[in-house]
Amino acid sequence: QLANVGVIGMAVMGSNLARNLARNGHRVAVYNRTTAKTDAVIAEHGHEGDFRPAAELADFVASLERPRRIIIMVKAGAGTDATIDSLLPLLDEGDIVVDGGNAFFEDTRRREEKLRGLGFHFVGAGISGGEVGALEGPSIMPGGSAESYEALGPILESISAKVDGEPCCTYIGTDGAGHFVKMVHNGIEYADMQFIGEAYELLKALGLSHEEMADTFAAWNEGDLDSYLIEITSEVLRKVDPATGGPLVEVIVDAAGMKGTGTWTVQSALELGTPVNTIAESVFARAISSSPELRRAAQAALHGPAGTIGVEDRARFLDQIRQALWASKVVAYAQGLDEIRMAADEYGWDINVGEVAKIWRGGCIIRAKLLERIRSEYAAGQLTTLLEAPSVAAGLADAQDAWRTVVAEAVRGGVPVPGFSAALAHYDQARAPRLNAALTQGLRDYFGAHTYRRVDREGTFHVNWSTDGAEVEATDSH
Ligand code: NBP
Repeated sequence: QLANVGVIGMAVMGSNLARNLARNGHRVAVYNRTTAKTDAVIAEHGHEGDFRPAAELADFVASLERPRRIIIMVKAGAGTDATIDSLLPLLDEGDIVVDGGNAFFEDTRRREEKLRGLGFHFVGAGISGGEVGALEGPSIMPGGSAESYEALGPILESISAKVDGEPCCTYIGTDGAGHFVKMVHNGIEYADMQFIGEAYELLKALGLSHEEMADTFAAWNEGDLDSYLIEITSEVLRKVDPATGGPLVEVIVDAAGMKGTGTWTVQSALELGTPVNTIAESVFARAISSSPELRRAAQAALHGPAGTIGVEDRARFLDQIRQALWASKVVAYAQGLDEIRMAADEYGWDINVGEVAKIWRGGCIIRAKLLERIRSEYAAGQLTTLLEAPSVAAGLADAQDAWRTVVAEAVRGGVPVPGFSAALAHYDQARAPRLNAALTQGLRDYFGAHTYRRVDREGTFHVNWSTDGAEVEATDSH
């Protein structure tokens, strides 16, 4: 009997995914450009299931039943293109090629179009959960033809994480839809981590010990904030550095790295014209952390409050930080889902946003109790934005006094909270009956004759600012 699925790429992600497939009863063909890596995986894990290792790509392809289901897990970019190119002459019509790497969705659109033209299916599958997720059950976001999902979906669902018995894998939409959704997942992850970082700085500003901070996050993890990232925050804060005997986090260099998915999320949002200020602030927060020269110059020149906060009722303020964290998190999820909705309109993807929330409930890095509420709110009715969902709007209304207090105290104490304040600004901008954009339009008309519309009548208008000051109806040429 031929293999029913194949994996190319035996680095950490591909080998763990292949093991997950084999453990779930699949007959798994495996191949890696460098054969020694395949051999090592089989030597160590071959007993876990039915593996069919191949040293040559042609043998790998020949060992698969048709239509072939081939999952590529190699280094994103040139590695993926090289692998696809070497596969093409070996494929038959209807074969399904899956890219499980972290591809930029525009690359996936390009590759899908090319392979579709050649009679093959190309699926861009976002896979989240890191190496442990790949082995034990990731969240999987596949995009491609609906037809390919019929042949591929059951296999991917069998290896995905499960929540309440439901797989954390669903068909997302055509071409780049899956990789787009994975990209936004990562953008939200940036915001989630930025908010957690701000809460940590606030706890520090209050004078809590690291043990107390860890306890605080652990307690928060019992309530509405229940999530993987809050859970591991408590573990990281509790970790003692053997060399110094102090908290590990205080000897880690405060320069955050990034691999680009947060930046992509913001770039795409800029192109779509959809506001994701929480994610943008999170990317910029990492950028400033990794700008040693700027920080050195500013530290020498700038003065301000020392970053401590004194409050009369510490327990009360701790709870207010919890509420600010929750409310900010809701705004970030709302912005990410809004971006997905905007992209679906732009690229013609029929994305079910509630289903996206559903498959993020398990396996992925941003898994959180909040996602169950988001899923049920989207299931209950059509939403333009998550912020209008009844239970969400009510929760934000309850939290907002605390949220404003925390931002105000942080600003007074010189504790930077770009994420919390961006989220709050979005909340206030989105609900405002009038925005300062009216003045912006006036200014644009003054210096560039860019025209404006009026609230009280149809048409486009311009003021002759430099001559008689009269308002005139603008012509199309403006
Ligand atoms: P890497 O991203 O480290 O890539 C190593 C693999 O790519 C090896 O199998 C290597 O083969 C192969 N490869 C390269 Br490099 N260039 C190639 C080429 N030109 N032709 C064929 N094969 C080539 O592996 P990874 O960390 O397992 O990640 C795999 C994918 O999964 C990436 O796209 C990554 O972004 C994505 N991902 C990673 C995570 C994570 O937590 N690490 C999570 C989610 C997604 P060789 O052995 O012959 O050099």
